[in-house]
Amino acid sequence: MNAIDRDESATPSTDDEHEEFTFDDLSVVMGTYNEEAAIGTVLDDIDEITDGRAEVVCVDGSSDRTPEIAREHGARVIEQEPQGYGVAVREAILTPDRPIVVTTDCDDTYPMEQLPEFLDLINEGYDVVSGDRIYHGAEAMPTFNRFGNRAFALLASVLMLERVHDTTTGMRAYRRDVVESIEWTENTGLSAELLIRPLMRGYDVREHPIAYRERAGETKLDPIEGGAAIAKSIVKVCLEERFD
Ligand SMILES: Nc1nc2c(ncn2[C@@H]2O[C@H](COP(=O)(O)OP(=O)(O)OP(=O)(O)O)[C@@H](O)[C@H]2O)c(=O)[nH]1
Ligand SMILES: [Mg+2]
Repeated sequence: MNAIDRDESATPSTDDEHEEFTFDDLSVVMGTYNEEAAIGTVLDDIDEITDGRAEVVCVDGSSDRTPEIAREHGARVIEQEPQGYGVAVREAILTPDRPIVVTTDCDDTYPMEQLPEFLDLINEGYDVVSGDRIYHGAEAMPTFNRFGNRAFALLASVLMLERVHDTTTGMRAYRRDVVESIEWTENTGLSAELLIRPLMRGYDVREHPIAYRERAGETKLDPIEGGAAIAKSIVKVCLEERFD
């Protein structure tokens, strides 16, 4: 098995004409579903780190004050009936016009302070930069989830014949043409699909270690039902990419 690009020696070649992206080229997008406890902090962090230059898109299915708080913070809010993680996040990644799209969860688990590192890696020539929560141990993650996430990564690695460490992370940066050139089919398993399809199609994908914090507010994912759906998506997507 090959290791996924993870260090400087594996930097993809960039041409000299390569454009340098800034925060003005960045959209940070997320599904939001009753995230009143976290949304203010998440949007404040993005604003502070990017000097208010990144665009924020929330695809919202909440029945609480989440969308009002998002609008007060200057985010663009798209209302959508709650239909699951992937339905919301697919809409969120396909909405912006800016060249770089970053996904996050709206639960204060992901380190917005590492956004500059994601942008730098895209500027180095990567098509997808995937936040790897496992590298630093993810101690804030519930034990069952940590075990499950390691198992998903192992399953995907075996099926792809390429080692990946975190297939279910919610924080990634993508060049917009990557998200637009692939047809996305999964719902709960969309996060894994968003890593697997680009990787198996030969895009330059890099895992980048990130810190991970304890969640603010209630989880929206049932660990057993959600876990089964994710495992099924990983097998389906890997087989489709290999044989279709
Ligand atoms: N609009 C919308 N957003 C959703 C839906 N389901 C989940 N989300 C959002 O998608 C993100 C991921 O959901 P989480 O509950 O954090 O799922 P998770 O990260 O697997 O679980 P935790 O480890 O508990 O955080 C959060 O920002 C949710 O608010 C939905 O049906 N509609
Ligand atoms: Mg989450």
